[in-house]
Amino acid sequence: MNPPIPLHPRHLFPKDFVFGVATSAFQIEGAADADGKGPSIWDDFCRIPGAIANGDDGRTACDHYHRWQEDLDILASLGVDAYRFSVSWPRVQPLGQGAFNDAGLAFYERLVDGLLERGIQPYITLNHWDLPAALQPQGGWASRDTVQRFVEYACHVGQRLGDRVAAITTHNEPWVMSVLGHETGVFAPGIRHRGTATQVAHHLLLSHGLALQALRAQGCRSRLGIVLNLSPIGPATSSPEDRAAATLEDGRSVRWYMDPLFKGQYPDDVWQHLGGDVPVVHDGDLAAIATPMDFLGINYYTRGVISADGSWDVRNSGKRLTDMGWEVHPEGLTELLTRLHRDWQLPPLYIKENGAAFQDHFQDGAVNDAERTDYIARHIAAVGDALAQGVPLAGYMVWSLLDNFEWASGYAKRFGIVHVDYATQRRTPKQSALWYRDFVLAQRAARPLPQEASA
Ligand code: IFM
Repeated sequence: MNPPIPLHPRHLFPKDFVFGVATSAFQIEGAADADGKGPSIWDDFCRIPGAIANGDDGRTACDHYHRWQEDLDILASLGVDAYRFSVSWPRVQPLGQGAFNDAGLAFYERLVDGLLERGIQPYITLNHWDLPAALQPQGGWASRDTVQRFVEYACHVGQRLGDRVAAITTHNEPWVMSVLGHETGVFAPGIRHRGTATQVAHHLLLSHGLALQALRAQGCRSRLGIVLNLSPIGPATSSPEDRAAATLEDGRSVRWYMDPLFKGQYPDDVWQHLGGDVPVVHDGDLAAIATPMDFLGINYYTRGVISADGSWDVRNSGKRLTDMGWEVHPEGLTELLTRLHRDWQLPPLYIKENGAAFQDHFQDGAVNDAERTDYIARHIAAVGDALAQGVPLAGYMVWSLLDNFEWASGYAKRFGIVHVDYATQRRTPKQSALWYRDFVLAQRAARPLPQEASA
């Protein structure tokens, strides 16, 4: 038994506040071509020599496609309210257009029903980066056609699952797909062209807005929204150069997404900066992008510090770094959330991902991941601080349930609160999982029952 969780007032969350954990399809499912699944751009990218650490790929991953019942039992043992996972588009529609694959959809129906049977709310994401590979030769997300393909796919999944899932997220982290996938090229599909990247971001946002409209038109009852990866961005020094560089980076990574989604416009300063690399925007696109959402999801891991000459080195920050080299900075989450609340009219917010990779040590059948436990506890407290300042927060989810395929880092980086032995596929809850379980239980015990609250 872990030591009891101290219930400091900032740790007391409203009774309907949702605590969950998250994963994504490509990172855990494996079964890369089972039951009619088509390849995704990540299957192709993994075959490029040097693209992924250690030459790893997603063919087996955590074999969750075959072990989903065991994984749902683990979830149930943790007592969480919600589980966020993604639907693999090429599993459901192998070519990204045309015929749908019933066997693929049946897998997600089993998963959703299995969660509901265990009293866990399903939160699904439609696009967590695994675009059907067949769409890439036609331009992938850089092509406006993909927008319509995505809307069709969203409607199909909405018809099959929309009556049973608590929430549908259109896209996970459009910045990552745009910039890492199409500007720096370190993620699939490995393109390096800034103008392509901005067009991709525009098409992702447009397809998000049009999918929301189409899902609502067909009577979908789930709450609908998008998930952005956001950080507070600050200058390394107070020099005018560093401040200007930080403002631009905030524009590219935060305002480039928040402004069109909540104000129906791209930020002027970034538009001017991009020059010839701005996206082609058709009449009506911005109004579609600003279609009201039922929630906004935020993924937070660390802050951003910017110096104009690139001299800022996170290793000199004096802060603890995770295995990804990311600074542990929980205060940044409170700073980010209060800023978002101040600058935009927000729907309910969910932290849809937060967690840390550390080198874990499996010893005597257990993983004592004190650093991850501390990271999660401090970030939950930071969410509590933002709530206390009036930010409309509705939920928090740990990334990730399982150790999994960490994209270009392969399996070397472990984010799970449950350890996966990839040789045997044995799962072992780490100390962080047990802490989270006890924390969620303590929350439940401390939350007033509805009749007590209204008495
Ligand atoms: O593993 C990823 C996830 O797929 C998206 N958000 C960040 C995580 C950690 O890098």
